[in-house]
Amino acid sequence: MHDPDCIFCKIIEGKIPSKKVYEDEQVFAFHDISPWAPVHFLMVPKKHIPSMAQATEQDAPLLGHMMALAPRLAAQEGCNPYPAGGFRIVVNTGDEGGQEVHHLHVHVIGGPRPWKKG
Ligand code: DGP
Repeated sequence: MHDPDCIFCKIIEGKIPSKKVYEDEQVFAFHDISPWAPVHFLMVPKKHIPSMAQATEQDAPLLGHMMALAPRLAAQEGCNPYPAGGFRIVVNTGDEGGQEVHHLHVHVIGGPRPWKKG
């Protein structure tokens, strides 16, 4: 269920400090340490799934839960309302997908432009 060598598992357990955005039984969300934009947080499943490539059909409710949380947490963190405001969701997957931390995570990025990336 968790990988003792994974930095995001350590963040979920509180062994590495983070700026928490949200937590429930299945999901932990925290500010990205290196933000690309005025709003940039990560949502991670508490279950250690290495990447989206390892997610299975059984994980569909969890992934749906995370997608449904995104707009609520984005608004909480200061993203302006749709349509003038908004946010971007990014799930880097695998080395060629730009994934650096191998615990599935959803970037939620928003706020007034310009942003550093994208
Ligand atoms: P990715 O390239 O999609 O694997 O993005 C990993 C993100 O994780 C990257 O934007 C920086 C962030 N990150 C890495 N280590 C830490 C950490 O220890 N704390 C926090 N808050 N974010 C981290």
